[in-house]
Amino acid sequence: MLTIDKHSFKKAYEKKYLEINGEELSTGSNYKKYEALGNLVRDYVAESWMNTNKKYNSTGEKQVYYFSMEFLLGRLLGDALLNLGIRDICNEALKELNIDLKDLEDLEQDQGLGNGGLGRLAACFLDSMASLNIAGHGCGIRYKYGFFEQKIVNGSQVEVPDNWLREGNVWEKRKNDKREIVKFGGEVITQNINGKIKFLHINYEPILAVPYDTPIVGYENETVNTLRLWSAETVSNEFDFSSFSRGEFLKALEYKNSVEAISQVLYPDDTQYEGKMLRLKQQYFFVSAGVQSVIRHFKRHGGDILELDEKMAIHINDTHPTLAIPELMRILLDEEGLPWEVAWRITTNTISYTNHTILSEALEKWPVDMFKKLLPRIYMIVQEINERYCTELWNSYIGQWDKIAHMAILADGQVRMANLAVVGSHSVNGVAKLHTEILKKQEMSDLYYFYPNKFNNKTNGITHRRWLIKSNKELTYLLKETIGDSFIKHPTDLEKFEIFAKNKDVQEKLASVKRLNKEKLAKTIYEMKGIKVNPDSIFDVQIKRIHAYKRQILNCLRIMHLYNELLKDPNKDIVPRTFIFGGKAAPSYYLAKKTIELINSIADTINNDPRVSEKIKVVFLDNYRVSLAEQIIRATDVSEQISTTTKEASGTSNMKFMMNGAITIATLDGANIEIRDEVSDDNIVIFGLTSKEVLDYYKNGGYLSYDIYRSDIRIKNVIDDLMNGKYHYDNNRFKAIYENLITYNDEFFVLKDFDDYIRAQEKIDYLYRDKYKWQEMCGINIAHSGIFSSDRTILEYATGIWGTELVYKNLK
Ligand code: 26Q
Repeated sequence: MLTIDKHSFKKAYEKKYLEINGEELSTGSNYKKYEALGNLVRDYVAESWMNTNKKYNSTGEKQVYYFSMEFLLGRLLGDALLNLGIRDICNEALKELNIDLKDLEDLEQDQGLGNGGLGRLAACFLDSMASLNIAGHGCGIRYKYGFFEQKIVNGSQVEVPDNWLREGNVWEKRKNDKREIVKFGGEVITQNINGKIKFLHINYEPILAVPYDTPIVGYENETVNTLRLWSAETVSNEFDFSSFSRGEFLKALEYKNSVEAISQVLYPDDTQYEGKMLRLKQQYFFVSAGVQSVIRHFKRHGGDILELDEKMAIHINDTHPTLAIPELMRILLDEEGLPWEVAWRITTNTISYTNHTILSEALEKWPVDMFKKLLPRIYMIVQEINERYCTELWNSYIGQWDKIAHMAILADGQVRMANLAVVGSHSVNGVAKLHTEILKKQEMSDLYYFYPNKFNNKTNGITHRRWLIKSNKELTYLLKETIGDSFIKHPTDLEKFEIFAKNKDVQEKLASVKRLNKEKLAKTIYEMKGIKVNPDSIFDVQIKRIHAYKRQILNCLRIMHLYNELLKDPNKDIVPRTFIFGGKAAPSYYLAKKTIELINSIADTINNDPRVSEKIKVVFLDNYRVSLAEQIIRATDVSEQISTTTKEASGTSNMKFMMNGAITIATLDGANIEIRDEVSDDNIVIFGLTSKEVLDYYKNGGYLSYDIYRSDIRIKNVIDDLMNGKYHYDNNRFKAIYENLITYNDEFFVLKDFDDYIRAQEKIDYLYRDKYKWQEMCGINIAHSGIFSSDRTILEYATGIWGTELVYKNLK
């Protein structure tokens, strides 16, 4: 922990400001003040960063490298201040300078290099590894443009490039001396050198990979790990002036752009997988640079290549970095000259893989022609891996060609990344109990029966430092006041709060914390949307990517139904509710974009109808992102986790909400099941089909949405309302949604679950009326949320997969 007093901090800050800006603090803009503060904090981090690296190099402790195409970090200033233990001092020092820390924090651009859950999980894991003194680092791509910025224009999503680096990034450090070359295209020739066959990659196109390092500060433990993001550049940065004189300048410029395109933009997650060349380039680019750099580092510090798997672990976040397997093989075979069997043992022992999705249409497959052309040597290695593996399969499954074809890595002219990931790693994990069971028994059952020992579960988690301590100061204060502060280092100590959940005085306090957070959010909503919402209404929230399986449409239909009920009976006795939505649709995902339009049309209609304005309001918050999530979650009463059972691998916002004292309304999907097991049925509201029922429908059919439409008048009415101009003058605006539900038989069982969902929402209404009982439930949720800290998850990865020593120094 950094020891500095308010006075010295103030002096250091003024000095830093002057140094950077050459002017006095009082005259400067808030942005300059933010920048100076960021620089100062980075200086404070620098020494521990150096010491941590020195320690890792001298002790030779096992290093974990978390390879991910996405890291959704959000803002870093508040995080760094908290983890350095200087947040209060900084706050007070700035106050004396008439600066509000919050104003500066709000100026930081979110680092939004991720789509959603998978990217945010990677960020939470980095925080937990550093805070648990685990030598764990991130490896990814420094996208020039992060996930697009969402604007809502006339109710529709418009995508704007996220130029997050425009004003610079105080946290990153470019490392010119750590550059690597990544080779694309060309051919492979064989040479016989002293009777040994060597493979030579020739005529390739070299691309320069330049790393930018960001410090990952552990919580009050002086550990600072590294997130290394790679940027693509041409090998020679100088223009070839002879080409200029030959009039080929434009060509050279074009070439430069095509190289830089590799790290230009993050691909949005889509419903339908498409094998795009640029994405394959991105994957090999960062994986090759990453693997080369960790091996170079390992050898420079005297590592013996034969012990690589004892000294480092590479974890791949979904199949996106699977090329780490053949790339590591390439280095061990071609550069280190190891025999295949030895290289394979080291590779499989080094690599472990997490699966995050069971939507089979999302599985990555690359056309062989594209793959071979772009990565000729890697393709040869994949072929060899496939051949040896299929030989094993032949021996075990004699004559079962269909099964073998299904399990193969290369088949139907495609490279199947999930199969490669399972074959080339020693551990395969799902992200919640149900998800892992479905992987084992359904999605990957053949692979599971062939490699039963590789499969395991690691239920996701979230860092309670960002999602409770940093983002909900009032609740954190109340918790400290009642149960002390041991939960900060031992989040399961939140259990101590359970006995206070019954205490009326604590319940009052819990209610007023929530009320305060709701007032703040109401203010933000007013500023963003001009909508006045009532902080005494139930804040009912669904924030996540817009996707058919997450069923924002189910949420819409019940709001439409409630509106109908209120129109029928304006005196209907309900607790006023504010329905809040947020989330981005993939740019090419038509139905998701229509869903956003529907939410906005419902909002327009309802918010402008004076007959219901005291009772319900609907808000769609634009540009959902980490920093906005922090404001919304602490102010939420009801957490909507309503995916079609079996489809949501885990979910992580469900954990954030419960930790902030929201009540979950949920299907028994993903980690919702484990949340229910923790808090019991009395403290969560469950509805909908079970996984068994859903799987049975998918297997045997038997569901007809039209029958439900015909037989349930409430449903018929809201479905008809999609098409009768009630929500938009263009009757066809929501036709795609109508057709999805009726014509195409409602793949995600929205109509099937409607009735039970309404019942569950009525139960929420009933429960909320008993203010004390409600707060007791909230308190129980908080008390049981510690198990969902990513510290628990990371300890399970460390002991169960990576085999990293645990240094308990910080853990008392
Ligand atoms: C693939 C190909 C081309 C372009 C993009 C993609 C792509 C990108 C991102 C595919 C998938 C993703 C992200 C998936 C994801 O976020 N999955 C979520 O992971 C969370 C963390 O484990 C889970 O909690 C969620 O349930 C799961 O949906």
